Amino acid sequence: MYELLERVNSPEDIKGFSIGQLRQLCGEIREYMVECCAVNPGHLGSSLGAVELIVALHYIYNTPKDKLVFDVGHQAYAHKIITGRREIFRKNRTREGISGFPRRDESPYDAFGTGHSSTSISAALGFAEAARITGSGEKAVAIIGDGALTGGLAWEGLNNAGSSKANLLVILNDNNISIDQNIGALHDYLLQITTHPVYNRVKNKIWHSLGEGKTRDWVQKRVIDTKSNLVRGSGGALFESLGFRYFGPVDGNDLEQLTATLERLNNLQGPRLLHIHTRKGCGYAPAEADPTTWHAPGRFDAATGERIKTVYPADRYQDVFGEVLEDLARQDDRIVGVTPAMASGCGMSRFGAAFPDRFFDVGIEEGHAVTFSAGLAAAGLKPFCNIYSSFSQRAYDNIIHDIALQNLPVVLCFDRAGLVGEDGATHHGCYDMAAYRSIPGVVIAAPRNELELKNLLFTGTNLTGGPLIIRYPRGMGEGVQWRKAIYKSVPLGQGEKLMEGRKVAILGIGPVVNRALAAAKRHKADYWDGPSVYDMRFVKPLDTGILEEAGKCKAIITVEDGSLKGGLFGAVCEYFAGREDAPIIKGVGIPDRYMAQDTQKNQLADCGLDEESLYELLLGMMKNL
Ligand SMILES: Cc1ncc(C[n+]2csc(CCOP(=O)(O)OP(=O)(O)O)c2C)c(N)n1
Repeated sequence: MYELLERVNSPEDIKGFSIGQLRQLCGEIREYMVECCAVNPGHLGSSLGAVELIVALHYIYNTPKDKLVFDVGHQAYAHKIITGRREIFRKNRTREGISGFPRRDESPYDAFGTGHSSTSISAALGFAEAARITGSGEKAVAIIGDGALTGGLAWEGLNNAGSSKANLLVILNDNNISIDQNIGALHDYLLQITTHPVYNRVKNKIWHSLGEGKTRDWVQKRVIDTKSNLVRGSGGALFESLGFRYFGPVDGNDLEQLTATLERLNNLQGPRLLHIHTRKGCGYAPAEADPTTWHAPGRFDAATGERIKTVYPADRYQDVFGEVLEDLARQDDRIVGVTPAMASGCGMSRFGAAFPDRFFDVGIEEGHAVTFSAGLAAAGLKPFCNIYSSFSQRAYDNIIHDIALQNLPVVLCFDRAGLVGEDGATHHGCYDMAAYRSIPGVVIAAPRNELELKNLLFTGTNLTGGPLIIRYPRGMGEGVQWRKAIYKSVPLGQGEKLMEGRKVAILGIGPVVNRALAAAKRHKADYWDGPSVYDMRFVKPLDTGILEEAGKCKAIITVEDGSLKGGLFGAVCEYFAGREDAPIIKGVGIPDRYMAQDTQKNQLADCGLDEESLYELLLGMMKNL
């Protein structure tokens, strides 16, 4: 079925292929990717678009000696498939399988681990400078998308590389879309280059009319090497002004053009940028037609392209966020929404549609999103800035320096807090409570259900100073009624007692408190004896009334879907530190290690955060106290 692909176990196996065979291989890789992703979902759209690029790179370069550094890494499926991971790719993003992103410990071909955006240029520059110093002769290539290029880190890399002598090739894989529509001045600039009518008309005409051979080779050289007025006039000046030699744009789904161009560029020295234009979802019609949905489409019928929709028995936290923000904004025109390129993922798209003037998709720029929100707040508006918890790590200093230190009322909504499942180690939102808890003036809350999220968002509309962080997980809530409930403000730092008991007090935060409550109720039903259960709601400030009450028990169990070190467990230990009457404190949470791809359910169970594990823990503790 996969005539050529089945013969490819490493890039060595494609070196002798003709252009025709390489083209056939690309087709087979696409088909295989679609077949696998239909039953085992992943980042299909970007990977479909980058097939020719990846095949051409492995064909021209001497990998793994030469280093291919992918940005984000979600476009690298073809790379995985042709570097010895063809069969295991069927188990992409699963516990028994491989990571959905490049990982250094997974393959020698994965030069640099990734998952977060905009790192490739800096990392590849590191490889290039190392090669210069050691004289290893290894080449370094950064492969970065137009979305990832909106990230400030990418520009720090360009700035540094452009003034260096590094033998670095940056390939700008421009498909004119991020997850949602790409935005911003850079996007407009790139669009202007790739759509420049004169340039494209002339270039394509020349290319396709010449046929293969020396003449075409000569023209290719002129068009891409000489940086003629055509190229210059149509753009690239921005990159040239940063010290790069700019080439392109080239059709990145045209294998022949691409291999010829890469071959030529491979023989040049210094910092070079090749601008290619690809189609996200290329070769699979449904994905080409709707690239945002097909960025990560979930399961689907490969033959028809019909998506198999997950039916959630409860609303998702993202639905609650989106609806409530829109509703609150109808009542208060000072509310504004900020997202660093995750509008549809976090549920802010509907707010954007309803209030386009008060909606800001700022690109993949978490640090900027935070400082921009600080500016909005300083000017008297009420920004709700939604960032995925793990990506917020990019904005740590901005949260301190630009928001907290200036006591500005910004609501930071951290989506995908806790364990995220299949995206794995790079995407878990486990450090937020531990990291941000140490910042003076920050309030950190985690709702245990949809209604609590609604009320916390409402609370955020009336901040008198300082930031409020609301962290909540990916996916489904608890199924509680929230839509028709009247808004209630949550007093900052106030928790709630959920169950009266003895001997042991469970102090939980976030939705995992519901698992603890279920375990406690079960224990009580089984043994006529159960622990007290509290929803702390805030990891900062802590509800000291609850702590004092809980401290009268023999033991406290803290339960959180965040890093045990420094999180709620750390906070409770600090509170009781040095006290002679301190209870035994046991923490259940995310351990001090990186957790790989798996289902969210398995990951929670691995951390002892499922009902069964909590019941077992309770059983042991209640018995022995
Ligand atoms: C720091 C960070 N913020 C946000 C994301 C989420 N994210 C993953 S891919 C992506 C879009 C990237 O667009 P582009 O580079 O153009 O690649 P494409 O998907 O279009 O191939 C975003 C926003 C991320 N991975 N890292």
